[in-house]
Amino acid sequence: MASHSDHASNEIALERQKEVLSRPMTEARMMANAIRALAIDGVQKANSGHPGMPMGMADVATVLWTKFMKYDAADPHWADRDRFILSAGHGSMLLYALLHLTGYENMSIEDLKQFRQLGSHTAGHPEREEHPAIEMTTGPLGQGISTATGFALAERMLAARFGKSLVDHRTWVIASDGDMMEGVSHEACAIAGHLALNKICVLYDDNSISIDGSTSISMTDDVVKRFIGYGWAAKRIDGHDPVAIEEAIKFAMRSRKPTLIACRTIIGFGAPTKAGTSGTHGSPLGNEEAAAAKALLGWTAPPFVVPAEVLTPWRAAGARGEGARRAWLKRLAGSNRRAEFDAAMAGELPAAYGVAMDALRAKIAETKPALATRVASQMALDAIVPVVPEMVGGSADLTPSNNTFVKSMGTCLPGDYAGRYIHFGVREHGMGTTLNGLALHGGLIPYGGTFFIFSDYCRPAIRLAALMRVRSIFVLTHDSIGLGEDGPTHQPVEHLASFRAMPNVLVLRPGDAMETAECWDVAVQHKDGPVLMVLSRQNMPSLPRDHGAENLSARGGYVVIGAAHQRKATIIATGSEVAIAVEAHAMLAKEGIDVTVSSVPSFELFDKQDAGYRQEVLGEAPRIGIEAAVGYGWDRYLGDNGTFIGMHGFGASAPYQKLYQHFGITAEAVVAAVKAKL
Ligand SMILES: Cc1ncc(C[n+]2csc(CCOP(=O)(O)OP(=O)(O)O)c2C)c(N)n1
Ligand SMILES: [Mg+2]
Repeated sequence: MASHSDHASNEIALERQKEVLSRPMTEARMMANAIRALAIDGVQKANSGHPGMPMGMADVATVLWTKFMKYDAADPHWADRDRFILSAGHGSMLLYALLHLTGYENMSIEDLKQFRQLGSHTAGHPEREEHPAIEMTTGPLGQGISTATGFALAERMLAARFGKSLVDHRTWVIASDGDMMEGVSHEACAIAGHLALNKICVLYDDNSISIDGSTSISMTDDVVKRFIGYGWAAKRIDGHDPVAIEEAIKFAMRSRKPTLIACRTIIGFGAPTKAGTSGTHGSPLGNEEAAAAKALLGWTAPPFVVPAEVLTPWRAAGARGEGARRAWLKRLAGSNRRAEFDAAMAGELPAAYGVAMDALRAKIAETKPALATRVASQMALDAIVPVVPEMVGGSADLTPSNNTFVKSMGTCLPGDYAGRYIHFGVREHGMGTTLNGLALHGGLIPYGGTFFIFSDYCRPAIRLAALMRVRSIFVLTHDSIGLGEDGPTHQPVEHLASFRAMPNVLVLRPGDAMETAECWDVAVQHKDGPVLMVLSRQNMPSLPRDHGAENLSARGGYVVIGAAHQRKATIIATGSEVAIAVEAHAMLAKEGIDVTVSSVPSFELFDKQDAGYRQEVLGEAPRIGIEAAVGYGWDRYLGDNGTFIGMHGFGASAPYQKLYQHFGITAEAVVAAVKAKL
């Protein structure tokens, strides 16, 4: 689409493009042109994709990857490498071209020819699991730049723990106008500024173009001033001048604050008629414009061919970091912290963990405390966090409510990253992206708290964590109408169902202190996806279950009280509603009605059990499900003959006991439902 404002920016851009192209040709420009040519070819061949951004940012990326970034293409897993995040993920060909040119394995010219095809490593947007040098999946604008806060914070925290000789690297981001417009960038960049994460550098593709045309139609904020307001250093440069780019990157590397460099670029640089327009953003240039662009750039090689005189310096750049990597390996080999460092980076739990978890279980089995699960969660964290130095946590300004702070953690402060507790402020989304970055970096097991209702405010980060299979733990308290007086704005009803519908997410809703300890045990051992700990505000009794050594919650569901003789019904519940099921069991028993009570703290884990076990927990008799939430998704357990007792709309403001009565989520209702089935 070409808007009116687009035409104006097109004219200005073409003038400026002429001026830039009149500058003497340098090796740096020729190397950047290789990126442009590959981006043009990849998108042409796929007949789909985004050539404009790679063409515009090629000069910036070339300077960064040939002169400053610390990496060795021979080892994408090097723990002390700089991290590079392409936040504007639509410009994926920029990253693929860089990985190919610098000589990474599994990014051959054939891979580039497979751009956007099924099963390739070169998906439409960079997908973390497709290549080890893709640090994270990007595409939803705002996520990359905001996850960078977590990467950079991880580096600082690990440097505080292991010292500069093992941990000393930077986080580089290429971000676009869309990244800047997305709200999450405000949250996460404010956190980075507050914490003075000076080793982040954002190279902002300041091309004044987005899909609808010139950004002047929607964006008047002064991005440089905005970042200075966050406590960043920021400056503007000509994004096509290698000398200016070099100077700016040096400035960033000296800075004691995080740095934003607004790089004035021309989207689709080199395209003779379309440069500077949104027309180059997300469509192939077309054969004619593509050929003319190459001619204008002085690029004579056939499609997908990079001449030796350009490839050789690129490959040399890709091997630039070899010496630094070998020196680092030597330091690691000689370090008395080596085993600890390797275990942390591998995400392994220390031996002391098992001991602490056993002791916690024993204590709960003995004392059978009646606690809100958020308080039981505090108890679990008090036991685990001191013996797992990888665990870092925080809350989005709800620390006393989420019960997420453990005294021995200390607080993470600007310039002092030895503390393990992070005050994220009222920034749920920024917390989510930061948790993801902490986890993606490696070496840390992060958790963060907010009310379950405000999972809505960090849902895009949870979804990306799920897609990337990242180990971020979300502590989500006040999980139902059970929070009471704060009312329906604060009472989640659809959230359990919606997260159960999200692939790769583990939802855990424990029903007493023992289940809470067990769920934490599952959470910290779960390496391949985010975990949601869904916890109550209100107290609940200890369940009359088997308190032996087996982690019953790890099965997802289990029988709390079996029927004495012949099961007439199975009452299935989660979280705070298991206690209601237990109460109903007692009432029914008095009347000689024999039922089983099953607790299902995790649908995902339960669904993985074998059919025989699931059958034992669910039973053949009619089933009654109880959950203080909407019933969506319960059908698979309740079947056609089951009854669901829960919410059918939003909640209300009142003391929670009144609300359970009002909405009919009571033991009496369960008893009536069972009797109706007899
Ligand atoms: C959260 C989100 N919303 C919308 C989109 C769709 N989208 C892709 S790129 C883009 C904007 C393009 O402008 P800009 O970020 O400046 O990139 P440029 O065109 O300069 O490469 C949009 C709206 C997206 N990828 N993510
Ligand atoms: Mg733009």
